Amino acid sequence: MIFHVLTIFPEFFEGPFAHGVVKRAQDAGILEIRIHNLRDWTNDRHQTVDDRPFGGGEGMVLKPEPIFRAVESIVARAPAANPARCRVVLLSAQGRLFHQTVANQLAAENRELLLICGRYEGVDERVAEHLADDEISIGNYVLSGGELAAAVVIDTVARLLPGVLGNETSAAFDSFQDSGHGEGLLDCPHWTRPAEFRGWKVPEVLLNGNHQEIRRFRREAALEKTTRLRPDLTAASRPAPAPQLPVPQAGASPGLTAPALSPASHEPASYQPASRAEGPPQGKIEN
Ligand code: 9WO
Repeated sequence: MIFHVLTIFPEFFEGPFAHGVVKRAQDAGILEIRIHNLRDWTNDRHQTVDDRPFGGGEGMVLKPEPIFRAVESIVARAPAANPARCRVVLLSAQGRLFHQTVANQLAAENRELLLICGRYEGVDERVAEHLADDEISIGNYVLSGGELAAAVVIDTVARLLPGVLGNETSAAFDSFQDSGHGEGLLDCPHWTRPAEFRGWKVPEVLLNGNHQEIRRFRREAALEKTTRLRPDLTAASRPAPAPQLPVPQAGASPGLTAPALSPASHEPASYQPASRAEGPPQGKIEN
């Protein structure tokens, strides 16, 4: 799969893809990441990519012309010269929310991906309206630009491609973080040596070699942690489809009695911060 990134900071991407799984997949020819400098598509000697916003206000806005020229040039150069072979995505805080199911779809689509990174105060809206096929946000927060978001999307999609994790049957068709502990559950906690560290002991069951007990323990631990930290992923947090028996409180009795997660649990739901987590109240994004 070929990923294109359009950015005014091409050097930004020297780091994120030079390590680990994504690096190996590039070396193996499974995927290719092509970074394009937006300034290469300017015509003036100052290589201007931005201008003042109509209507007034703070800061600058990325101009449409270099972005249109860049995208049309990159897409036309793609194999088969068929624009339908490349999905053009604008990364922005106003986009539809990125999550595992979106990543699965992008990985399974068999299309190149071109990610446009915004900067300054924003991107001329005609890019979203008339150039991009899609507008994606990686979360409910404001970044300084789309580059970090592009790196997140590429990493998430890349590891789903057949062969990247060594699994020829693509993980793209599995469920959200399929940990093997149950549909939609987050991964279970992990421990390694030493068996005792500063007085904290690794759960005994993991040391006894009884693999049936270990499987059961891991499933329960995954369920408990998901219920405690991510109640939004549990069936109990979903609105009832019809009048029914009272739904147990999320987190009230974690463990085996917790409700199974619904298959739709990869979809974003109202997020409640975990009790241990710190951070501002959820709601309006401010900067
Ligand atoms: C600023 C702002 C201030 C108050 C309320 C909402 C607000 N949204 C923004 C905003 O979206 N600023 C952008 C930040 C301007 C262009 C560069 N920025 C950006 C963020 N590019 N890409 C992202 C982004 C964020 C999350 N997921 C994907 C991309």
